Amino acid sequence: MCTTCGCDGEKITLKPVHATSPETCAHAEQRVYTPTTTLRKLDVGTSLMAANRAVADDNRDKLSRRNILAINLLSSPGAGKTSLLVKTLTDWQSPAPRQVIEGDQQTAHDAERIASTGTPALQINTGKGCHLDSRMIQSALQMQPASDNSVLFIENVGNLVCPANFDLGETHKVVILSVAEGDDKPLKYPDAFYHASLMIISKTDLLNYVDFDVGRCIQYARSINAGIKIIQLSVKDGSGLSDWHHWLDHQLEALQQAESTEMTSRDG
Ligand SMILES: Nc1nc2c(ncn2[C@@H]2O[C@H](COP(=O)(O)OP(=O)(O)OP(=O)(O)O)[C@@H](O)[C@H]2O)c(=O)[nH]1
Ligand SMILES: [Mg+2]
Repeated sequence: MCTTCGCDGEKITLKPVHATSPETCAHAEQRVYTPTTTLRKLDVGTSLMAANRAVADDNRDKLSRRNILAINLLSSPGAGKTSLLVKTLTDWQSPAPRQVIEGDQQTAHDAERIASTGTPALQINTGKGCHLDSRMIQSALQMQPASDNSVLFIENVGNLVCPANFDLGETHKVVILSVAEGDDKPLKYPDAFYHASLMIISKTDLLNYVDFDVGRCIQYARSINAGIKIIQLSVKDGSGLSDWHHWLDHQLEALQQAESTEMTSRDG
């Protein structure tokens, strides 16, 4: 049993999914937040997280040396991660090649949705596991290598708790919260919001039908992570998608700038 979250990580399978795959679907109070992970079995927990971090650092090093922007999407089940990815892969005007790693306990449904856009997709099934870890990403990248100067989207297992604490070596974590889930989630599940560079408030087309106070949600999120960027969008009506595209463009530019600065310092 995983000491952090209760999953055991057994029976993990990785499967590249192609568009032409013969397989088909079967189918406020304000407060200061300090991130803490309370582990009773301290030795085991420490080594588990340390081992994950070591591989994550290696992933990050390899990705950044090849100028690959890696975005790790976290959310509860059904907040709209795959829908946003599918829309992004078809609508985002960027010359950068993309590929996707999908994490779910079971099925290849999401990788099949991604592959239908013509984008390389690899499905990781975690079995009883409730999060991706850095070793899974390392294996996935060996099976489906990413090209230089590209964007790697990683859709984590739908879960707002455990994925937050497992560094994959990504450039940024992005947390998605749909308006149907309630505006207090940043306070109830703070780790995901603390570690994310960006919070996406999704399904804004439903705002008239649910009690979701956007201002309060933003206030809660900033009480956990003062620097978090926020984008509101709807895949259904298209509002806010250009903000998301601009954010991605900006991250690619930042990566390229960091690379050229490093090259200059190496050469000089
Ligand atoms: N109204 C509305 N529905 C949406 C929007 N985005 C996604 N959905 C719906 O929300 C449901 C879940 O969407 P997914 O994209 O599968 O969510 P997910 O986060 O990938 O789900 P898991 O991978 O199972 O965690 C689907 O029925 C989508 O059609 C949106 O912007 N507005
Ligand atoms: Mg999904």
